[in-house]
Amino acid sequence: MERTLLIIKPDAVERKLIGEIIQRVERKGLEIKALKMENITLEKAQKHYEVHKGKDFYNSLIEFITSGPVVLMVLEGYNCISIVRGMAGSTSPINAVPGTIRGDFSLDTLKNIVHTSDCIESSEREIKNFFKNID
Ligand code: FUP
Repeated sequence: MERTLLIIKPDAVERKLIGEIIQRVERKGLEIKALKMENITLEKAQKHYEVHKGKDFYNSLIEFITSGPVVLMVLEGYNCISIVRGMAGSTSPINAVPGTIRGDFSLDTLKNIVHTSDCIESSEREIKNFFKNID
């Protein structure tokens, strides 16, 4: 069964949106295989965002994701990578439509509430980075 990593980012935790986002995941019918809250270390943040290294927003991205606690979840379900990306909405706040998580809660490209894996290879790599003991 397909899996994806969903991160509730520091802006959403600070804004008390954890429950709202988990509720959407549960209502959709996705299975939560693992869930934890933690402060992402610099090392793990760099590994997670290695594809963005060298881009102009990279330093702000690392600074932001390590700026406070996040909630990390491994979700499981048929086609869940695409489904959860659809629920998250577009990266750009101009394109993130109402009804999506970003469309409903963010006006910012950086502080955009959630991360979700973009393909199977990324999801496997990302899940391994944060969850060591998942089968
Ligand atoms: P997404 O898959 O929608 O999370 O977006 P990307 O993988 O393209 O980007 C990862 C993160 O980098 C985004 F969540 C926010 C940040 N970002 C910027 O700050 N500026 C940009 O122009 C693009 C991305």
